[in-house]
Parts: sequence; C-alpha cells; structure tokens
Amino acid sequence: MRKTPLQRRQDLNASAPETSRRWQCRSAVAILGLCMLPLVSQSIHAQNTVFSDDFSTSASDALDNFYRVGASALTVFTNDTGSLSGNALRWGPGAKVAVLANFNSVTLENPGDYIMASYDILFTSASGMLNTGPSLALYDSQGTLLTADHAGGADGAMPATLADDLGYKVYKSFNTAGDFTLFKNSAGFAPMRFTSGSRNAVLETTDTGSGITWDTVYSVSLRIELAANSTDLDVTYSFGGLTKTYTITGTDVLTKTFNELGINPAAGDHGGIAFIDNVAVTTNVSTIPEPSAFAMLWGDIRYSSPAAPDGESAPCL
Ligand SMILES: [Ca+2]
Ligand SMILES: [Ca+2]
Repeated sequence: MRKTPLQRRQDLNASAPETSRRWQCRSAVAILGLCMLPLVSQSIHAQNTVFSDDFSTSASDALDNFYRVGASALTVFTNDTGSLSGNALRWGPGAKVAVLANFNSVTLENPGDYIMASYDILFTSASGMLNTGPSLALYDSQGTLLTADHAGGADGAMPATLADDLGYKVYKSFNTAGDFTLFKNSAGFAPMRFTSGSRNAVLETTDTGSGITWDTVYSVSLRIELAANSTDLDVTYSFGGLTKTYTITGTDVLTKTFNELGINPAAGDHGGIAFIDNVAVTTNVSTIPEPSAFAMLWGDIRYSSPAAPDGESAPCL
C-alpha cells in the first residue's frame, strides 16, 4: 500500500537515531585516524628529545636530573654568556667529578637510527693544566642504574651499578696535539679520561692544532648512528667548529642501546672553572604509544558514542 507523506516522514524520523549513531561512530574513527596520523608520522620521522636540562629549576646546591660521580660537590650559578642562559651548572677549580643522567632506553634497530647528546660549555679560568678538558659519553647501563650520588673518587673504583656499563666517550683537551679523542668504554662508566686499559680504550685521536679559549662558549656533541649494514656504528663527534667521524666495527661495537649520559668538563688533570648548560639527548627512534595506551584511547572512543534508543551502549564495532 502506498504510504502517505506523513507516514514517509514518520519512517524517516524513526531511522534518524541509527543513522546519526553510525555517522558519529564513523566520525569518531575518522577523527581518531586524523589524530593518530601526526603522532605516528612524528614518531617515525621526527626528532624526539629523551632528555634535556637547562638547570632553570635547579636550586643552587641541588641537581634535579643528574647524579654526581666524584668527591667534589657542584653548584648552580647564573651565567648568561652566549648560549648560556640563567642557571648553569658550575664546576669549581680542581673539581674531579662527573655527572650522570638516566633516560629512557633508545635502541638503534634500523639503518639511520641515531642518538645524539650535546651541551654547551664555558671555561672562565685556567688551572694551568692542559691535560684536561670536557668529555661527553653515552652508555648502556646494562640494566643496573645509578640511583644516588656516588661521592667516592671519580678516578677510583666505581660502584657495581656503573662498573658494568658499556659506551663511548668524546674528549677534547686544552692541548693542540692528541687533543681530540674518541674512547671505547668497555669496563664501566669512566668519569676521567686517564684511567687506562679497557676503561678508556682509544678508538681515534686527532691533532687538531686548536686549544680551548677562555670566556668562549663551545658546543660539545656525540652522535651515534646505526650504519647501512645494520651492524656498524657511524659516530660523529664535535667540539665547537671541530668535527670528526668514525665508524665503529667488529668487537668495538659494544652496544646499540643507550640510556645513560656522562659529562665532565675536567676529565683529565685538575681543571679550572667551567659552566655547562643546555644539555640534551635526542633521537629519531620511533616512540609509538604502547598498545595498552592505544587500547585505552580506543575504548574511550567506543564507549563515548551515543546511547542506542533502547538505552544500551552503542559500540561502534
Ligand atoms: Ca640555563
Ligand atoms: Ca650499570
């Protein structure tokens, strides 16, 4: 029987809630997809910061994000020279101490994956010693993290949590010959450059002809990238305008996982006064959310959709 215009309008109204619910479900899926796209894209291609500290929240005698490895205490002072800004971490004359920071593990799995650490440094007074200078290291903690200051000697025995670490360290001295060095640290966290043997095996040393000038800010960096053969590590390390590259091969490849940062402005004989600032560790390794986090987000979408006419929840799937 042919329906009247009134009946056809009533039929249309009756089907509207279902149509609306389906449309909202599909919209929610579309919105979720749009929301996830930049997230996934960012995790694959973007540079992610896994650690940073500009010391802006540090009290004068406390380090928020670092542990001390060495007998000398450190202090935070204001210094606005060059790229230094506000608070900076100050090493006193003669201080034999490194600092260590832990961060979420980064594993280099695919060719082109990299991790890079950097900081800015300023020396304001000489110690009269040239066999010292800044170091920067990246380590694999091997599952045992330092979780409190180690106030023993920086050139002495390390606690068990540090004695198993594996990593690489760049060092620039005040000398102009044999002054720029890449170390392999296969016997634990090595705060100083002069402890010999496997503690500080030399991978490469360069005569740069350049010393270090007082009252000048330099950037120090160490970048480790998985090579095209998925086995070697391509390292780029720099101090100011000096840059070197080195490919780590064979048994020198100690680890492809890094979760620990080591810094020492006076990694040799007693140093002068130094300030560091703008410490950062970045990587291009993916940081896609954990499946559990995705499930929670998806659950929110499913159960926030409008209720069905009979009052039951209306999941989209
Ligand atoms: Ca600062
Ligand atoms: Ca360890």
